[in-house]
Amino acid sequence: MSEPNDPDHPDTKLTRTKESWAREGRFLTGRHARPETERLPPGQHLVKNWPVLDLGLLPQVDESQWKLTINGAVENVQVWDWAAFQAQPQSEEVTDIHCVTTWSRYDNHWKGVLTRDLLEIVKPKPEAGFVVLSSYDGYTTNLSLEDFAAPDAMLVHAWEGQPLTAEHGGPVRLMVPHLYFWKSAKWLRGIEFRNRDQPGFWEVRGYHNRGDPWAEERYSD
Ligand SMILES: Nc1nc2c(c(=O)[nH]1)N[C@H]1C(S)=C(S)[C@@H](COP(=O)(O)O)O[C@H]1N2
Ligand SMILES: [Mo]
Repeated sequence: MSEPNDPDHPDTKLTRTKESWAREGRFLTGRHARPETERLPPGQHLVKNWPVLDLGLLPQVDESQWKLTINGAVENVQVWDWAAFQAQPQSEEVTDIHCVTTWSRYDNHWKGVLTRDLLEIVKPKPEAGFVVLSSYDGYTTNLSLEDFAAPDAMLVHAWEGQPLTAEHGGPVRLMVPHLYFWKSAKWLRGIEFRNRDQPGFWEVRGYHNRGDPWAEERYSD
C-alpha cells in the first residue's frame, strides 16, 4: 500500500525526475574544481532567490512541539526541546549553498548551534564513524562523522536575521556548506550516531554517498 504521505513513496513529479537524473547522470561536467580558488563548483549556476526543494510533504512543526533526539553511539543522549536548543551556545556564519539540481546561492547568513558544540556535549563513542539525520517529513540522509563535524556545519534556526521559515526546514535544519544541499536535512528530528553507515533517502535512489560539489559527486556509479 502506498499512501500519499509515505516518505518511501513520495509520488511527486520532482522526486521522479530527480531519480531519472541519477540514472542518466544529468548535469555532469567531468571537471574537478579546487574550492580554495573556485568558489562556484563545476556545473553550478548562481541564483539570487532561494528555491524550495523537498519531498513535498511540508510537515508543520512549530517551536512548541519541536523536539530533537540525539542518540546512538554517544556518551550523553540528548532530547532537546526548543528552550533547550536555544540554551546551547549560539553562533553565526555566512556560507554558500550548492544544490545538486545545479543552483548555488552565495552569502547566506545563518544563526544556530555548531555541530562542534553539539559533539562536545553528546561525546560520540570511539566507534561512532557515521551519522544519520532524520526529519519530520520522514526524510533521512547520512554523513560521515568527519563531514558532520566540519567546523562550519551547524543546526540553523535563522536565516538573514529571521526565523527559518517552515518551507526551508524551520524550526531547525542542518546546514553543511561543503556538501550538496540534500545532506542538509530540513525539519530536523533526530541525529543518530552509528558504527556503520546507512544510506539515506537520496543515497539509495542513485545519489552519491558523500556529495562533494567540487568533485561533482552527484550520483553513485
Ligand atoms: N527533511 C528534508 N530535508 C531535505 C529535503 C527533504 O525533502 N526533506 N530535501 C533536500 C534537498 S534535495 C535539498 S536541495 C535541500 C533544499 O533546501 P531548501 O528547500 O531550503 O532550498 O533540502 C534538503 N533537505
Ligand atoms: Mo536537492
